[in-house]
Amino acid sequence: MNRYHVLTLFPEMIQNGLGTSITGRAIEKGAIGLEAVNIRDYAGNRYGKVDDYPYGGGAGMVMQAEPVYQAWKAVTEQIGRRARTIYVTPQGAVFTQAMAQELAKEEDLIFLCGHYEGVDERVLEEIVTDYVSIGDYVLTGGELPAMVMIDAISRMVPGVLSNETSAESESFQDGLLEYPQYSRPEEWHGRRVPEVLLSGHHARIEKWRLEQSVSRTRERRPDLYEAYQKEQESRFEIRFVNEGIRYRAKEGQTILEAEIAAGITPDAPCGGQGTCGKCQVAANGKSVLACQTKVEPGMRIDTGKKKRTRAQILASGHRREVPLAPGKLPRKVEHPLLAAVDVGSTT
Ligand code: 9D3
Repeated sequence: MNRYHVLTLFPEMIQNGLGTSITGRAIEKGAIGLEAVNIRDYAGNRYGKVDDYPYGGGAGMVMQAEPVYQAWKAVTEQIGRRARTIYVTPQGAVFTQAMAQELAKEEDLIFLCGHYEGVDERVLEEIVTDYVSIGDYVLTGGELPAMVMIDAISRMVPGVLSNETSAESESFQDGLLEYPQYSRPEEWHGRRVPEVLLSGHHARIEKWRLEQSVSRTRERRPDLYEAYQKEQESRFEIRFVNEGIRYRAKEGQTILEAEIAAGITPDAPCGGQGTCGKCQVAANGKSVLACQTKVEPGMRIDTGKKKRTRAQILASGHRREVPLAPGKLPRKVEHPLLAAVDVGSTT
């Protein structure tokens, strides 16, 4: 459960925006909590005035320190401790998927939305822990940025997305853009669905999708493509001999991580902590624990696996069943360290 507290002059904007669709359902289900606090309620005067002229002159008005402080203090007392407080501002660090993942770990998050020319600096110094922007363009207020951030953060929280949709960073997996998608009919406006997708040949489909992801990234996001190329160059080949799989491993990766990324379901009930001993493999003929051993160029790995049909993958608290045949595994594994536990076998 994640609780978001938004300090704003337009609470209904936040409630309406996030009360709809997926985030709205998550709030109803109790997977996340949302509170929009009207700073004007803490004005301390009967007109609800919260702004004044800037010292030193200049255009516009400045949001005064005391109403912002009182609103923040009320929320902080209700939480029972100082929570991370994000001031959404064009002068902040640009919000990323990595930040969303990081912030999703917090129990409570307070967002402060500015209006007018800004907020009195002194209250920011006392309450703000993070300054965050959503990009280099000028908006009329901080409410939409706060909503954007809360949307991105909340979809990383377990139970917010449906079971079929997994909380991975779709557009940025492997640093590549997603491949194109097609649905019925097979022909529309004279345009046919690419033949390979109708072939049922799983391996060819995967290859085609990867090629599409790469070319699409090169055309639309040359910045991401360059980073992807750099990353690929630092990779080297290893082989899983009994599965007959070649895999381009990353420097620093453990054998267990490489197994998962290559679509092999490893036996590692302890989740890679090195305590269960079940992930033992032969690496270049030497018996090692896959979770404790780094990959090396040209490494030959024998996982020595017996035939099993199903396994459970426990990934960051999510439980789902996956077939063990490598070709039928989900293409993407969203968590590098997950434990596969065999079902119905002796342990
Ligand atoms: C016109 C006023 N500007 C003076 C040069 C300062 C200014 C204050 C407040 C500009 C925009 C805003 C309102 N925007 C936000 O509060 C905001 C924002 C944004 O405008 N772009 C990207 N990310 C963010 S996060 C908050």
